[in-house]
This record gives sequence, structure tokens and C-alpha cells, in this order.
Amino acid sequence: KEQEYAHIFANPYRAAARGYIDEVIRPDQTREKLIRAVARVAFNRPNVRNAFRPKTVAELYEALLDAREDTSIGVVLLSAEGPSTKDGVYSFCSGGDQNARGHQGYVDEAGMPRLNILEVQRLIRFMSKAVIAVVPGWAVGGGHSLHVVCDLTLASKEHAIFKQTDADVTSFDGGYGSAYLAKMVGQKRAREIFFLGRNYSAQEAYDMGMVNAVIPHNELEDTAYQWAQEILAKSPTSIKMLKFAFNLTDDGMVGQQVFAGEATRLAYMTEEAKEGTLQKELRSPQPMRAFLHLW
Ligand code: S0N
Repeated sequence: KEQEYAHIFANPYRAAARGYIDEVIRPDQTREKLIRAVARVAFNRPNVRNAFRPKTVAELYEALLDAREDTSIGVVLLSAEGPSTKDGVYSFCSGGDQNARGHQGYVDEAGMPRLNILEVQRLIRFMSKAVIAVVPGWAVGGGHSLHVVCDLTLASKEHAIFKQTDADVTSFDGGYGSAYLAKMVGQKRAREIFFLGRNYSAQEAYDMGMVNAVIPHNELEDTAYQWAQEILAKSPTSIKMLKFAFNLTDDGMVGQQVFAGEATRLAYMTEEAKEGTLQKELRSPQPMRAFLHLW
């Protein structure tokens, strides 16, 4: 299907619902046998270095939301198609499409100015699953910010280049793209990246601490899948709680809310919660039995 994001469905029932496949043949599955899978969401505008316009961002948001809601998916890879058919250059994402930007900002097909890439950032940040940026080439401007907000980044040894052009084009990611980047690489390096707008290789990005591994280009996607498999082998609840715990201190009360919300969800699964739901205590107050057991 012609989309600005290639979206590979991990759940065959969802793919069938969207008309991508005709029939799902259900094997004899028990709950234990259910496969937890990896979703790969990939930029698909390689001839403009995978720049995003409002339409692209809307599709990206929908694909990521789909991956978040799909309980069979444990890890999301944010990657990119390529190379460009014009010149063979690889890119992850070059940020906002400069052709969609007018004096009102980034304007969608209905003429409405939008900057919904920040909603995508928040979706990645607050998603209860690990999101890995798979960077085959240029990661620039808002595309650089996207890799920053992902949980992990894997970069092509030969082709990945990291660059912040925000200050060249009168834009500034004052949130995760800069402040969170500074937590990763330190204040001086983050200011250098934004103030000078230089190119950094995958190795330099790794040395600074904003990339987890530098991978030979032709092994990048397989390696990302392998990392995802390793994460899938872990406890999903632990991965989720760890992600939200790592986020908590930087996200203020929103971070606390997200973490506490998950703690509440776990509390609902306790014996105490069964009694709490019945509200017996309100009718005839007495100590909760499950509570006594806990102590
Ligand atoms: C990526 C660069 C460095 C690649 O250079 P290279 O290899 O020399 O290729 P070019 O010849 O320049 O480009 C090849 C073709 O691709 C088109 N193109 C490239 N980038 C874009 C783009 N961003 N938009 C539209 N087209 C693009 C070129 O025009 C060329 O086309 P043809 O072949 O037809 O000539 C280099 O291309 C470059 O520097 N690109 C621009 C990068 C940039 O400045 N991006 C915008 C940065 N700003 C944002 O992203 C702001 C939006 C945003 O996300 C935001 C806003 C507020 C708060 C937060 C954020 C946030 O950052 O998240």
C-alpha cells in the first residue's frame, strides 16, 4: 500500500482487518504459545531524506498507536526505507519537510498548520514497550530528535550521520530533542550539537553516549531484530516499569503519573483489590483480609 510509512503488521488479525491479507489460519494456540512480536515502522520518503510532512506524521502516529495497542507486540523498531533512488543516499529522517513549511509553520493538506511530531515523541516516550531507533543514514533536525526520544539507538557504521539543523531553519526542539539529549551527552556536547549543527558519525555519536551500538550497514536491521528478540525474552512488566522509572525523574509529575498509573494497575491485580472492589468495608467496616496477609 502506498504510504509514507511502511508498516509491517505483527498481528495477522489486524493485518486482515485492514485488507492486507486474505485469511488467517489459526494454529492450535494456548496462551503460553502466543508469539510476542516486533513491529517495524519505517519512514518511506527516501528521496527527500525521509522528511516528514503533516500527512507523514499522522500516518506515523497511527502506526505507532497500532503497535502500542497490539498486545502481541513487545518491541517497536523505528526505522527507514532507502536508499534514495535519486542518489543512493541512506537516511533515517531529515525532520520537518521544508516544502510543507510556510510562514504559519507546517501546513497539512487542509491548509491547517500542525506540529504533531511532538505528539509522536510523547507516544514513543510513554509507550509501555521499548522503542529502538534503527538509523541507516541521516538523522537530522526533527529526525535527530526522534532518535533521541527512542529508548535505544542502533546506527549504521558506514552511513549514519547525526546532525541538528534546528538553528539553521529557525526551529528549536526545547524539550526531549535538546534537554533530554543533554542528559545523554552532557550539556557542553548538546549545546555544541545544536549551536554548531555539525555532522557526527555513528562512532562519534556512540562515543558521546547517544547511540547504543555501531553496526555494519548490511547487518543493521537483523541486529535490531536480534536486540528486540533479547528484550522480548525478558519480563514485559519489568521492561515497562523500568522504562517508566527511567523516565520518571526527567518527566516531573507526568512521569510520576505514568509510573504510578502502572503501579495502580498492578495493585488492581492483588487480593486486596478483589475485596476493595466489593466495597464490603464500606458497608461493615473491618480490616481487609488480604491486607493482613500481605503483612
Ligand atoms: C539531511 C541533509 C543534511 C542531507 O544532505 P544531502 O545528502 O546533501 O542531501 P540534499 O541534496 O540536501 O537533499 C536531498 C533531497 O532531499 C530533500 N530534502 C532533504 N531534507 C529535506 C527536508 N527536511 N524537507 C524537504 N526536503 C528535504 C532535498 O531538497 C533534496 O531534494 P532534491 O533531490 O529534489 O533536490 C540535508 O538535506 C538537510 O540539511 N536537510 C534539511 C534538514 C532540516 O533542516 N530539517 C528541518 C529541521 N527542523 C525540523 O525538523 C523542525 C520540525 C520539528 O520536528 C520540531 C519543531 C519544533 C519543536 C521540535 C521539533 C523537533 O525537532 O522535533
